[in-house]
Amino acid sequence: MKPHVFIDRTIPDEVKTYLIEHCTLDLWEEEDTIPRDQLYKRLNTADGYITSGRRIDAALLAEAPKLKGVSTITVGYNHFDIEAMKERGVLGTHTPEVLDETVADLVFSLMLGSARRVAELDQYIRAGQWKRSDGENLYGVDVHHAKLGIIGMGRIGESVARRAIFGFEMEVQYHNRSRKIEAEQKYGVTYAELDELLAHNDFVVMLTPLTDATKGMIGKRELGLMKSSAIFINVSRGATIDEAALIDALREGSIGGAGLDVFLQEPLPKDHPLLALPNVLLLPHIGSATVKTRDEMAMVAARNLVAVLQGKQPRYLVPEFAI
Ligand code: 8YV
Repeated sequence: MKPHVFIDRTIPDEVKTYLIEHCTLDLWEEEDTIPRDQLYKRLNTADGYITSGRRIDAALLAEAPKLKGVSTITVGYNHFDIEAMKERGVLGTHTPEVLDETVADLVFSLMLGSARRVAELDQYIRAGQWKRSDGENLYGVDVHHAKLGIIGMGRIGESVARRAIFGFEMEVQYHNRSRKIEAEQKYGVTYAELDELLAHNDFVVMLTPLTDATKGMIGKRELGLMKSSAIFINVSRGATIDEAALIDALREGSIGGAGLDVFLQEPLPKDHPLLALPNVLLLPHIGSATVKTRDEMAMVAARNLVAVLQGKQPRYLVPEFAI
């Protein structure tokens, strides 16, 4: 008998076709996130689950007695309670690599968009405020030849560094758990301690995964080290920074601006204080969101899960599950 798989979001037809060859499928294709009671009901008979961010914890696992694998269509897997999953013998897989270049493009969208105030000035025109040809009130800051600090030098960090160095002739520092000697030699990036990186650079890009070690890594003290003209970009997870401290820094002008793709609470509530700040560019967590990349991620996730359900080694098992 084919294993049974529940998927809590829409997936491309090609991925459905692939999955149907190997599994029976149950799909949630509504626009709204599946409510918890309905999710638990659907997981009751599932051997596998494909999601892109649902928290997998002991409470959920208790409702999914047959579950063998959870495949997330994301590279980040901070929504996996690894201990709870291990205890139940449920494996987790994710989708690294395939999204690296796409997320790096988004980092640059945020850098360029914040530096040249793209969204703000679009609003300025639409509001009928463009009354004379030019004025200092429209000026921004340069990205080319500026200094860039990357916190979290994984594959996406390297893709960002390559764009910065070869495309924009920027000077690039990075901070990471471990030195990346190969990247240093290949691209000419230099390692810096966190405080030095924060104080030195015009743009600081946060790319670390969210773990116990990186939670709240950038707080009031760290923001206080940045130049008053510097722009802070977060494309990791909202919880890697102290959002309240960032809002204070933006309000007080102790940093120049921010470009954010991730937040503590997503979707961002309508009355969120960030919405009232002109010096922040906001995006709705779309780091990997191009049609091509998302389609490829869904296929990678499907292949990962089928491998788990067939007792084979999946291409992208979350490292914590490796024996
Ligand atoms: C998001 C991401 O998944 O893969 C990740 O970890 O953060 C992104 O690809 C996506 O943008 C929305 O969930």
